[in-house]
Amino acid sequence: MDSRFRGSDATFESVKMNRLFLSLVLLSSSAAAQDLKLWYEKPAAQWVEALPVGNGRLGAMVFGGTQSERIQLNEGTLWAGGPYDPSSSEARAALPEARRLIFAGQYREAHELIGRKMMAHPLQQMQYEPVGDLKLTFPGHGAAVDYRRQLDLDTAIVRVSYSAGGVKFVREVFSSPVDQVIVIRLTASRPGQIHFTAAMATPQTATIVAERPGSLVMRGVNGDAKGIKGALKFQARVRISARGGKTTLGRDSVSVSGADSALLLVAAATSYKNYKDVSGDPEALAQAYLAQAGQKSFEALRREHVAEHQRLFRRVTLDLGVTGAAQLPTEQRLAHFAEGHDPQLAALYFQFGRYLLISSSRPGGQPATLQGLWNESMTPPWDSKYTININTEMNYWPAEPTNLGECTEPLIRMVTELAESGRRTARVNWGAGGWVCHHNTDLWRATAPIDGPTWGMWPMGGAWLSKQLWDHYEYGGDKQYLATVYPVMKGAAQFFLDTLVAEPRHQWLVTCPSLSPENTHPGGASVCAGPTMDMEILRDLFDHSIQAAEILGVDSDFRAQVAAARDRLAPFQIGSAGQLQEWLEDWDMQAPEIHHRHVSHLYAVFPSHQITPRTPDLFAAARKSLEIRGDAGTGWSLAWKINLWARLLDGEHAYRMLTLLLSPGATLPNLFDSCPPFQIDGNFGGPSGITEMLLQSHLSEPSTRDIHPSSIPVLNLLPALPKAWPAGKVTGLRARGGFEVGINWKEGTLEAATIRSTGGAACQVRYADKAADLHLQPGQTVGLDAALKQASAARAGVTPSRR
Ligand code: FUC
Repeated sequence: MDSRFRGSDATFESVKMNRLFLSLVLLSSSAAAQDLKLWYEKPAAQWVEALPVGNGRLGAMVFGGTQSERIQLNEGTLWAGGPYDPSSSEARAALPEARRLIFAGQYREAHELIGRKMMAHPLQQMQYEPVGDLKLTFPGHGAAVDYRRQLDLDTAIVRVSYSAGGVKFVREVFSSPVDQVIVIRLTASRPGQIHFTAAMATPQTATIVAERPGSLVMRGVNGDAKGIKGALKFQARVRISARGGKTTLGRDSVSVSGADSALLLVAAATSYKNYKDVSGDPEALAQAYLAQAGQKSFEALRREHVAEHQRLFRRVTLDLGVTGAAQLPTEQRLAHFAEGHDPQLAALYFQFGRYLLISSSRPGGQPATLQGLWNESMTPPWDSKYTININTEMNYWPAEPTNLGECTEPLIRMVTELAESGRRTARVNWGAGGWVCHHNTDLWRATAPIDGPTWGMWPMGGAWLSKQLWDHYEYGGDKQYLATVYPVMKGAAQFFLDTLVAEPRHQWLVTCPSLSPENTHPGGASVCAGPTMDMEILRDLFDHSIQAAEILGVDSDFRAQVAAARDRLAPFQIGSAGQLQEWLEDWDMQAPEIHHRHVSHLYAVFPSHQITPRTPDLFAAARKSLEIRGDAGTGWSLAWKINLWARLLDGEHAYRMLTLLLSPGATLPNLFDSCPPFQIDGNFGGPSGITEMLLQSHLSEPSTRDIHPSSIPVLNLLPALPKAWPAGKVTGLRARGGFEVGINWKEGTLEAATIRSTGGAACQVRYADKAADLHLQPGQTVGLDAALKQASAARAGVTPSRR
């Protein structure tokens, strides 16, 4: 029996479904009434206790001291060095010999040759640098009581409050994306009680002076690095306006005494215009930001900041239940999360990740680095740049599914620029067309292999980043956008058409030289031919390029060439331990680091979906590989494994990985992820994993109707729900194909769901072994209530094993 529901153009159909109870429900846009605050009873004693604010360009870490406040400042374009070209003409000449050695199994010799001839000049890239600190001293506030320091994720405001000498003081700090300034407001419960001195400090080469009527001005230049001259000028300005009292200027400080309140506006800018042009005027920019913001009242600055933040932040709510543990200060909750009594901490962590992405990656700015926007050091770990053999990609995993598609703009723009700078590296280093980027890049869009052969000889970074371009299209469905990024995807694919070589044994097409990120194989080196991850990335790149060209109706010859190459890529192989092989050879069990942090060959499970329950042998082999690798890992490695276990439909194991990530070893007191040391990728990979536990949309099914396109996305509800979250509610998650999804569950079972079309016309909704097709008008919301729970699993072709 074919039962069918129609209601204001929505149809929901499922074969042999007994009864359907459908109601049209509007998705609520308001945030769940829950406490989304990180809070502490003491000032930050170290940087990783301070709380981050950011508007995608201007970042600050707020320490919240009573007698002495430190607000550490960053500007997204203040990096070391200047425009440079690291390509190396010697590399191309060495390429045939490097390949010969690798195919002859002489890996150490290949490693040595590559190290000598094929690496970038300089061997390392430029680092992200801090602006410096704003320091506020409050005489007599040493003996403060009733202290509280908090970051409210819903308003994006840090608030510090305490009492000293019988007066209550409140400090609020935010970085406004509307007015492009950091706003600091100081108030007291009694008039005339605000006394402080403001000064600045910096590790940069800079001058700091006080200017009339009440400003601090830092003028500086960025650092040289690795033989590349610093080419940037920068400026930071603080304008201090007090209500009442007296403002006096020192040489390099401003003091306020006896005021009722004070407002400090911080502007900063550099001369960076783009990766080739550093002719900007930081003084004019900083002055202009201050002039605009200075016309507004604190209330207006705050209101507009909060509204713009909430426009993005409130799109998604997540309620996993609240217990008494939520009353504790944040670092105490972290210490006890593994005990299982604090589901709200997981929700807080999820929303903290969304907060960090909104704060570190807004249209017009730079992409989130290894440390997002926040770095205090002139020589940060791994230069706080873009490591693109996992870390930068992970930063953007939650962007589309947690409804922050706009936040990918800086990344997409960076990839578009890499497609220009990487053209030169493709030609000079590899003698190839198209473009290439190896395992790292920086502000100057450097693309050549760095650090040494073990890490750098990996030509896949640009290809992996190109996946994000396609993902943005898959979620948003914007063909005009696709037309703008298609040339980038095409150029990435072209490079491999020109550089893939046939390996001698099977004539499979492989990358060479390359490596499985940072993992040494039993041949005593990491360099090799055709590691599994490369083949997986290329299958995606080639498929997406072909699909994009088809959608745009262009390049039929090129499509055919790409399809022919795709068919000849080395296939997946299952090794002697039943594992998915990481390399062309069955080396996995002999590799020196069997528990290596990278799980590169499992790219096919997540973020890609080449291995799913529809490929049962490979699915089992991937699971075996993950078991062999073990649970331990760096922060980002734990986060990757949450996503992998969710895709393997094992909610308990995914949750176990989350408890390892949300523990003091992998998460710092301010909830920053720790590699160690602090590295932000886990803060994004973790929330992505939580999303994958609640909703997956990577599969598709042929449509039962004559529609275009003929396959429809499968929205799998609660595919990896752990026992630790028996009841909950999520709203506003996005699914591929143009849908927003809300889900309620109780006693571990689906209660209700809402599907809203944001452009998608048809999808299949699944829950456990039940499935039903939906047809929607754009903008329409359909509530499924109990329908899916009651549906039998009889849609043609649906079996539990194909979930
Ligand atoms: C990769 C990882 C390291 C670290 C670095 C920034 O090289 O293997 O663990 O995350 O990136």
